[in-house]
Amino acid sequence: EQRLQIQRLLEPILIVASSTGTDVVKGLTQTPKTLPPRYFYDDRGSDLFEQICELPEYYLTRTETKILQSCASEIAAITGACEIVELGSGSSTKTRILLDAYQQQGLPLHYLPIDVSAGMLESSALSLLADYLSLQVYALAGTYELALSQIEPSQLPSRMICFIGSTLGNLNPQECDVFLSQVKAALQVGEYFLLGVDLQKPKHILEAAYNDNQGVTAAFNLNMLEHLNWRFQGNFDTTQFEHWAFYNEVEHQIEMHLKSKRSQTVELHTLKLNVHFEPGETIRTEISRKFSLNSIQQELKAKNLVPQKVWTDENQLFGLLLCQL
Ligand code: AVI
Repeated sequence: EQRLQIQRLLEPILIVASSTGTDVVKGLTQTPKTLPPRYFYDDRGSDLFEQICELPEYYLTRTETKILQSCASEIAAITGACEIVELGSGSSTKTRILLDAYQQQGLPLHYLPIDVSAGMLESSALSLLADYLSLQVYALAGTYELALSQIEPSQLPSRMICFIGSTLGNLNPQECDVFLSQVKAALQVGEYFLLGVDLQKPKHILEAAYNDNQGVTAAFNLNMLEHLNWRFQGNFDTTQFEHWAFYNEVEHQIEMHLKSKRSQTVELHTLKLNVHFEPGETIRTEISRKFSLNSIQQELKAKNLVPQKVWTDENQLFGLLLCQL
């Protein structure tokens, strides 16, 4: 029986992820230099991110988990039978809270995880299949844009696209606008969008969350260079860069950078690219925007994704919004 469950998952995995590196060339040849955060998530990067989620300073994951635990049955009651699409599913740990709630209400379990890490998709879907005997998984390995444009209409009466974990914050306002349009396009009128966002709060709490004592976030940031070395035959020396993260209070965003320790030139062979760094020059690898509940609700409403319910924790650290098209 176990084997059959494994087969059911493995066959439908569709690898749509590909990277030609044009985004890397663009980011590294502009001033200031940037790299797209999706290059964090090779298999090692995905593992490091899982470790970040457990760190004492990184309040985001455990706070969102608590909120989900308290409102999952309410979410299931509102949506009824629906296909759960999860963008950036990672290890699907928080998904279990939702699946439990749907299962308890006797609703069918259809789950479509979407993630750039095929390895992570496989292992987490296999473990879900072992624990939820009526679960059907159809996993898509790829970018959100590609995957969202490829999913077919839901086979259940409704669909809920979940974008939890504050990943919306990693998009700049313009990307955010495009992304919300893509979400909307993948929904029928009456269907749902569940969104988790990190909220604005004092600088010291935010900066501690991105500069943990154990150095896991630093390793996660530097691993992007190893990933580029592997993918594009590069020669980044990770000992010659350092992790730098701070809260930009004007833009309400954490910025993560990799700072060059000296003057150096790096080659990415398959991209035919040589990049020069001055001492102290940085590559911005990520922004992580922090929202106010008011502003995010306005943004969603402007896209006809109308918040039906908003939940937060007792300290208003994190917000979860259930919207309906
Ligand atoms: C995935 N994303 C929501 C994380 C964040 O907090 O912006 C990525 C991360 N970067 C450093 N720590 C965690």
